[in-house]
Amino acid sequence: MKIDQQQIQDHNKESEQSHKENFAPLANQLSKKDYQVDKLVDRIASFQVAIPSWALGAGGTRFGRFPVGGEPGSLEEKIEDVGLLHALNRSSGAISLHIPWDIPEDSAAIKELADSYDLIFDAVNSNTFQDQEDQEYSYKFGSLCHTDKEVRQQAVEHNIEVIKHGEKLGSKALTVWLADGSNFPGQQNFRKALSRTLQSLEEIYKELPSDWEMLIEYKPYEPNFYSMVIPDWGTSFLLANKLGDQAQTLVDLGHHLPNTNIEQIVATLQMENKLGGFHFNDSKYGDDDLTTGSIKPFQLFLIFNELIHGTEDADALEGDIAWMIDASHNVKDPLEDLLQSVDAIKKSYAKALLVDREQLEEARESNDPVLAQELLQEAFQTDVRPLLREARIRNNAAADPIGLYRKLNVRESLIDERGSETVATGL
Ligand code: RM4
Ligand code: MN
Ligand code: MN
Repeated sequence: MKIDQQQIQDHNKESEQSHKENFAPLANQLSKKDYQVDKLVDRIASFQVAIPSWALGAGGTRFGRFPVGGEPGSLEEKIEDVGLLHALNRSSGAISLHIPWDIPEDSAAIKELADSYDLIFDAVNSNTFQDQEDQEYSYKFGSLCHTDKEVRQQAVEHNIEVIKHGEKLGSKALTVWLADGSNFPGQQNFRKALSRTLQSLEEIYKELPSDWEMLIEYKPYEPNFYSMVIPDWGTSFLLANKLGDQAQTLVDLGHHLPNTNIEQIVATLQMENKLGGFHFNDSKYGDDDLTTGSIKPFQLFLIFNELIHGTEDADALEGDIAWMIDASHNVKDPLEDLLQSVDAIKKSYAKALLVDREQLEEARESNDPVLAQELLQEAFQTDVRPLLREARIRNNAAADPIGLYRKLNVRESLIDERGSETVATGL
């Protein structure tokens, strides 16, 4: 299914008047405060967030999985789905692939297909947390950290193969997330596990094209519940530092213990030039992969506040960091959930662009926490939805992406086309 421009224009016409009535007073109010409204709208419009190929179907828990119907059964269909999202919001112009869930048989054809939807390929992800059918050695006791050289070698080779796939598609980064760790005290030698991991990463790093980055994720627990080899940003940072300039840390918002100050981690990594990318999602307890911004929107705003604060030029920020979603959809239509996620990310970005930085710095330097809080709240409480809508309209996206998605019965059409039994590879 493809959404055409006429459908979008017709939809936008319907709410044209009411949008104008909402946008004009906000634009007016912001101009009076010396904001360049056009520049703000342009920045919001150009901000793109990559969609994970592994989250286009229904996720599940270890207890059950409830299919949504019409799930993409092939990489081509996944690209079609991301194409639908991008047509609706013009903000999801990239796709992040997981290998071997999404091995392109014919890379040139896949690239061409993506191009026809105006999509590029973001970071490629390796997978050494599952055993594949044709695989010689098991990852039951780890991959890059494994006690056996052969297992480590197999995992290294897999990562190199992922880079090769990515190169053919125009990706510029490899994301490494390791499930490696242990479930019981005493099971693993921490020092050996970490140094073996470093050695394996060095092998992979050697094969990294010069214009690529290696993004290293961390996670405090799950699937291992006693220790993870890369449990936190400090360990990822340490590895990235030892590896070299092309290695960076990737912050997955769901990979922290409850109440961790993620915005501070972001500030430190950015200061050290080691912040490579994000996996956006949210979490309530210690869970991974809820819809970003659904639980802690203030945290998301504070993260963007740090990001903008830490860069000389907000325009450069966009290209400096890999922005990706990493989520699982157990009860929502995944495409609707992804539209909500992109919207939440852009809202936080827009709000952070509104923070009066000069005044905030003055308040900090003069130790005025009350004023600092007022300034943050002033931006955070601003209803930026008309700015986002304006950005979409100017970009020829749908004024209301979810509204149009539902009006066009996209899910029903996908079920008609693909059936209700297809299961997408992924989470
Ligand atoms: C992990 C991690 C990785 C993702 C897998 C599917 O928890 O977040 O980024 O590739 O899940
Ligand atoms: Mn992740
Ligand atoms: Mn995760």
